[in-house]
Amino acid sequence: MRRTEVTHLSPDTIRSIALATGFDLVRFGPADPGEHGDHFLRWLAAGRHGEMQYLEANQQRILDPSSWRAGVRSSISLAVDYGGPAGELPGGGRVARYATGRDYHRWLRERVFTLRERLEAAGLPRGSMNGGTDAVPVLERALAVQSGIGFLAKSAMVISPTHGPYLQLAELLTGEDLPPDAPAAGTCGTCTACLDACPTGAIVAPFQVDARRCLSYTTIEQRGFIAKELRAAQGEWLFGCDICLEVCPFTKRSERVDVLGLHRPKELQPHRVVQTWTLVDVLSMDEARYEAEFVGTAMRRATRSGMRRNAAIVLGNRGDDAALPALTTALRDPDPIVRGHAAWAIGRIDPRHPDLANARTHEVDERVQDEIDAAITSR
Ligand code: B12
Ligand code: SF4
Ligand code: SF4
Repeated sequence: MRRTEVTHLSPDTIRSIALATGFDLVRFGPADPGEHGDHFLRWLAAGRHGEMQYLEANQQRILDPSSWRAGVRSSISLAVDYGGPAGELPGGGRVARYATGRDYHRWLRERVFTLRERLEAAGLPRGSMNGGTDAVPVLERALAVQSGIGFLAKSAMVISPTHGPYLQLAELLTGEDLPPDAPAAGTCGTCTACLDACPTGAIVAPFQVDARRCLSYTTIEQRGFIAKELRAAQGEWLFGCDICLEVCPFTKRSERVDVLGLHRPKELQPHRVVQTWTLVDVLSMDEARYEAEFVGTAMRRATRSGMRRNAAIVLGNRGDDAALPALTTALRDPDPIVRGHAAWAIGRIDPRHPDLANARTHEVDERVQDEIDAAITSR
């Protein structure tokens, strides 16, 4: 039979090929976001996406996946359980679990493409599927919920009753008419632990996150200065935030929660930066070091300037005098974002530090001048 002829694989065959390709959960559902599309539009209209213009610009494609791949009918919804230990830098600073290993945008996307090739080799028509993870114009949570990967939780996370919330989602959209799986069992019930624990109040109501207040947004997506009122709440978080997952009672369901060190899949093992760098290393890194060392990590999304800004905030929150030499050096940095946040951090540790007043005399950037003035008057 020629490859171009349509061959319908049985759902069981598709599922077993996907499981053998390394996905922990494989479910089928509609390829469109259904009622979740309305929530998405309301969220955009309220401005909760902040600077993430790509969501606004892609809204038509997001609402209508057939504009991404004509004729799609079903979603093969996929998930990988990445539960495990938190990413802790030596000496302090935390990295959200999804970003501690190799960049999942690469390895998981490759896995989706491998699955597509295997399904094509087994008989699904070539070129009939589109897929990916995260950086795709689809509402991945909507597809996952409608396929029964998990239930939509009050934290807005999709939580699997068998694997918990630490799930990386991916999908292949196909023209096949696959029988939809049943919705996942489980609900949050009366629990409100994530709403209560969120340090910035970003979960403004059950199921609704205002990204502008979420540390995952401020430390990763936002460029420039982070609002002063959100900096103390950032606590130890250098990149992303896992608090609404950590407090969740479903977290213990992760199959990998106790799988540590070399026993973890290689792509989930902590990256060298997470294992060996300190916050001062991050604050002080030059472009060459950043390019050499951050390659292949999801942390690149924050940019070098953003990572150095984040490190300054965490150093300020830790209040450790030992960071002062690196922070005062950063007051002379060419990047005003780094200078401004270094001034804030020094103000938290030692507002009488003479380098603040010295820096004020030659600072030319008004935003940094304001930061220095606020740091000095925080005595
Ligand atoms: C933009 C984005 C963000 C933004 C905004 C998140 C948000 N909740 O609004 C920021 C940067 C803050 C973010 C943070 C995180 N993200 Co994110 N993010 C995305 C991205 C790229 C798009 C999501 C989107 O369109 N958001 C817009 C909102 C409206 O949609 P939503 O978040 O999907 O929310 C759904 C529900 O909440 C519901 N809904 C919304 N309003 C209402 C109101 C009512 C009344 C009801 C009933 C329902 C409802 O409808 C929405 C659609 O299903 C997706 C990848 C993708 N392509 O989908 C990853 C994704 C959602 N993120 C993911 C992860 C892992 C995270 C973090 C845990 C990362 C971290 N540790 O730092 C945090 C978690 C924060 C949180 N509690 O949501 C995973 C989620 C996996 C899962 N199990 O759910 C995804 C799917 C990436 C992936 N491929 O794995 N993220
Ligand atoms: S990731 Fe952190 S800041 Fe964002 S909603 Fe969850 S707990 Fe709040
Ligand atoms: S912490 Fe509680 S309310 Fe929040 S997602 Fe988990 S079960 Fe739901």
